[in-house]
Amino acid sequence: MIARRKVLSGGAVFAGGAALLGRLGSLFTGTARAQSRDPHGQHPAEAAVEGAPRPRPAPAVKPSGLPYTPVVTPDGATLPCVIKGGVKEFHLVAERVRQEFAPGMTVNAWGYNGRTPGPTIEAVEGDRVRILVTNRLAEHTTIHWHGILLPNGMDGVGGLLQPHIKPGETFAYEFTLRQQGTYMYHPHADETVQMAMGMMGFLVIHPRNPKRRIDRDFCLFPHEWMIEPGSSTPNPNIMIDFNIFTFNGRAFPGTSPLLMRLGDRVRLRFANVSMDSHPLHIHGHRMFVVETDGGPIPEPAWWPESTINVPPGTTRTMEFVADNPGDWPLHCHKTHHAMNAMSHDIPNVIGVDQSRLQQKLDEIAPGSMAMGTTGMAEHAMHQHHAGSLPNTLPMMAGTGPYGPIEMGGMFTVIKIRERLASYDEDPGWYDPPAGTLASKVNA
Ligand SMILES: [Cu+2]
Repeated sequence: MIARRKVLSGGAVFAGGAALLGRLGSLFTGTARAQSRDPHGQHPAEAAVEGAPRPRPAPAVKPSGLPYTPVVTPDGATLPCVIKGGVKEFHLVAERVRQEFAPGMTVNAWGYNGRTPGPTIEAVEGDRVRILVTNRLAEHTTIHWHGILLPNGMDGVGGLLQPHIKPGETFAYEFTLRQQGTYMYHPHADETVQMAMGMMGFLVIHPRNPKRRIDRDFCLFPHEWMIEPGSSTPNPNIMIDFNIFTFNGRAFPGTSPLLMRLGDRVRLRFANVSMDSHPLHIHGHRMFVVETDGGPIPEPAWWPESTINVPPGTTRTMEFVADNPGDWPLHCHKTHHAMNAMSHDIPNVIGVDQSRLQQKLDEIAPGSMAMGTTGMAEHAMHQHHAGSLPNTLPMMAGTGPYGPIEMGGMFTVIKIRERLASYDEDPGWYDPPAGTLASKVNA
C-alpha cells in the first residue's frame, strides 16, 4: 500500500491500498550528498585549528584572534557584512527563490538573498548593526528581529510600528546588540503566507567575552511545507497537514551531514517559525540546553536531554561533546516529520490479506504491487522503481551501508571521527570496531 502518501493518491491508488509502482514519483536511492556546502569551509579561523590534538583545552580566544568560532549553516550561508563608521552593515534582499529540497524536488519558495532560510546574520554582543532590507517580492513585507532587545520603531511590525516595505523599496534597520545568543528574523507582514513560503533566517550574536570554546557551531532551521506532489509552490493555507519537512531548506537524503572530530565541543542552534513543535533527537549523546531566545541559561541550570522540543516561535541552543565516534542520526522525533511526502487519509491495510487483490492487479495492471500488509518497509525496498510523478520525494529514502535507511524530511547524520581530514570532506560511512556491531545470532 503505497497509498499512504498523497504522492500516489493522485490516480495511482487502488482500493485496498495497492498502487502502481510505475507511478511512483521521483524515487531514488541516493545517500546524503558526499560534499558539504559548508560556507565556512575555507574560513581561516577553521583552518587554523585543523590537525590540533584532541581533546584540547578550551581557550576562550582562537589562535586566529577571532573571539568566536564562526557558525556554519549546513546547506545554507552566512551573510557578509561591511563595516561603515564602526557599524556592521548587512543587506537582505527579500525575493522569490527556486530551491532544490533534494534531488528530484525543486520548490518555488520565498526567502532572502536567493535561499530559504535566508543567510545567517552573525555579529558580536555590543555591535552596532545596520540591516538594509530590499523588497523584491510582488507584495509588501517587513522584518521583525525575533528576541532582540531594541527600540520600538526597529521591531519591524508592519502597520503598527512602521510603514510596510513596498516592492522595490529598501528600508534600514539599525540598533545595538545588547545581548548574546540565538535569535531570528522573519516578516511581520502577511505573516502566514510569507513564513509558510520560507521567509526566515538566523541572527546569531556571539558573546563579547566567551566563557568557553566551541569547536563546531551549527545553525539548523527546521521547517514544514505542504507541496502537492507534482506541484512546486508551497500551500500557505495549510494549518496541520504538512507533507515535506526540511532542515535549512533541504529534506533527507538531501541534507548535508554535520562533520565533527572526536572531542569537539559542539553547539547546535535551532529556530522554529512553523506551525508545529519539533522534538529534535540526537543519538549516542546527551546534549544540554544552554540558551533559549530569552538568552543564555546559567550553567548550573543547564539540563541534559536526548530530545529537545523546539516549539513554534522559539529558538533553542544545545551543546554537547562529540565523545562517541560514529554516524549518529539527528532528527525530529515526530515520526511523520522524519519522512517525505505523506498522506493521512488513506486506508490502513496492515494485517489485511491482499492476495486476491494482487491477482486482480496482475490482470488489469501488470507490474503493480499490493503493499502494506506487513508494514511500510516495502516502500523503502522499492524506492528504485522510479516513476513518473514529478517533483516530490519518496516517503522513505536514503541508503546506508547496510540497506535502506527508510527516513526523510528532518533527518541528518552527525559524523564523528577520531581523524577527519577536513570539516568539508565527507569521510564516508563509519566502520565500527570489531565486536561493536549488532549482528544475527542463532536463538
Ligand atoms: Cu518535527
